[in-house]
Amino acid sequence: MTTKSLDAYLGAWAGADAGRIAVARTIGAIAEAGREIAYLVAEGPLAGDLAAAVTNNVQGEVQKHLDKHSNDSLMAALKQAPIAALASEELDHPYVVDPSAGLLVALDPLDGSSNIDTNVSIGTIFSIMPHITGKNPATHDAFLIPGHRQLAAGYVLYGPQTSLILTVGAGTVGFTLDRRSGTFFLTAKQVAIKEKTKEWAINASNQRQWDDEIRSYIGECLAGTDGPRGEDTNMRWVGSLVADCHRILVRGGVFLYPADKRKGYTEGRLRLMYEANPIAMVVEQAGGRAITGRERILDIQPTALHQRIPLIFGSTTEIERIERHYAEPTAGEAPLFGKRGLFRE
Ligand code: AFP
Repeated sequence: MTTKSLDAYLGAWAGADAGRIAVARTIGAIAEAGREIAYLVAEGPLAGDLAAAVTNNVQGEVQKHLDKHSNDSLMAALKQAPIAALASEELDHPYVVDPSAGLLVALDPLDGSSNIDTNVSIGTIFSIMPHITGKNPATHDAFLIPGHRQLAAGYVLYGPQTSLILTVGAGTVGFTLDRRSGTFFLTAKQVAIKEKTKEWAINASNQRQWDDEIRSYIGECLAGTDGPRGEDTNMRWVGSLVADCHRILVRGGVFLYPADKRKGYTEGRLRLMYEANPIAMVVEQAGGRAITGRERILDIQPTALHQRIPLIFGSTTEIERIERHYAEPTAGEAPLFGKRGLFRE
């Protein structure tokens, strides 16, 4: 049995529908750039110092060689795509391609930059949205569309395998790059996140910075059989959103990057338009959920192109637990640990 290629999958989905054909061509362009980035990432130090600082981006963060290269590669590919403009973590403002086109793309060209020189999986995250007629695509305002209006979303994961995870609103599917032929082949026809899990992912070094609800939830996870969960749990934290997300798609789990008290983190670390929204669409289409703690990510009305947002996503039973902690603060009153959880001030 031949395995379906990305092009064949997109062709079958798009058919003769002009709007879908435009989305399919845009995904194809992103996959083309993803293939090129994957080959470069796989060279590692043989390609020079990919983690070398180049400049600072709009976030005021160090932009590394591979960040810039990835952005340039994606821009070159997307200039041939039927899009009005693209926005990127690496660009202050949108880059206009064809103002008359019907699509917008928001990108995190290279997520996980701090892992480039440690050979840890990193990735490209993308969101494809409608270009609302009458909105100037050169403006930030044109991009301020709630995540539930995305037409497609996904990521390319540069790991031991190069995976392309995609949703066009008909479930979440996975492709794997055959490096010999350069073709992405369909290898996961229907990704489904397990409803239950014992595995959670958070940067625990920030514990004293979290709000009480998150501390209480994590306290329950840490309490294991001694606490209200009545079962021991496990923790993972890659420090690369796409890698943590991929694990959750494959075996379940919950990821938390909540708001915290540090300067610049009061709305969390991750960006709404090109990290939280695309991940949330992929996760929901795979049967999981994605919230800020209090509301659904995909319902949020963006107010700024590069705005940050608290991001919690994964197995539905854990999302419901976390929502209970926010809805009923006493929900975290574990007999042994109370609201402060295991950690002592
Ligand atoms: P970098 O791109 O700076 O490595 O940030 C990666 C990231 O945005 C996301 O991929 C991780 O989940 C998160 O940051 C890790 O943040 P901490 O370093 O604060 O744990």
